[in-house]
Amino acid sequence: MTNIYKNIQASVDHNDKLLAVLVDPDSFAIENIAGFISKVNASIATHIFVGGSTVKAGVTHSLVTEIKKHTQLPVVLFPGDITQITKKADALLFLSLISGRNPDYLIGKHVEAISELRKTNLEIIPTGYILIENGKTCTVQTVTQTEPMPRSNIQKIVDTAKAGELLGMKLMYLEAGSGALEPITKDIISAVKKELSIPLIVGGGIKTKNQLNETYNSGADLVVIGTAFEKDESFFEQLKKNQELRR
Ligand code: 1GP
Repeated sequence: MTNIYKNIQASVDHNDKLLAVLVDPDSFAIENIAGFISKVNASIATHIFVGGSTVKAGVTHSLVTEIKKHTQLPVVLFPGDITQITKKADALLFLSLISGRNPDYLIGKHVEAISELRKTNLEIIPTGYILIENGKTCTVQTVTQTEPMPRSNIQKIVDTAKAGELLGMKLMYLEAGSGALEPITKDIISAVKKELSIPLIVGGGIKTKNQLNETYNSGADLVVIGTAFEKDESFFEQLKKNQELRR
């Protein structure tokens, strides 16, 4: 079995940038998955993340089963809830929402998840999850009943990320929220990257190749894009394999 975390670390060591396409089970009909995944396969994407904030029980399982039929890429659960755990995926980001102070999302749901996780062989990757304000209320904020961190207080964001690393988290995820008006700023990404020795994931509101490049150049190791592909699959054309990505 491949070790997804080790592969991420190896890519970071080689400065190879990673791209995860986020599939939100709420937004995809199963019959459209084959066509969508064939575009993912032809693109520079290195991972498929599956998850959402408001997914009905059982849907993730069927969706991941279908995705796995059409790709060799690692499928990583990015769960909004325990009902999104399925053994059909390869790995799971065990997310702790360290920007917030809601105990359910810091440790509570994790304890509840263990009886489900025991039934799987998923690679579990402890991940610090930091929600940063983007000008409008996002679903994560509503569902978790937590406040995002203000983007102006960069030091607090950096300190939060560092505390997560020192607690043993293996990945750090800076999240602007799905469909964010603006992605996380360069200044925040580069300040966090400077302090961390674990791989850095950035997502939320990235809609263009320029924004993607800017996010990489600021220090993101893995970028997550969902909405832009959902809204316009022709975006994959700009991100085809074997094209020069970076300016
Ligand atoms: C959301 O970071 C991801 O959790 C992706 O956001 O849908 O805005 O690309 P977008």
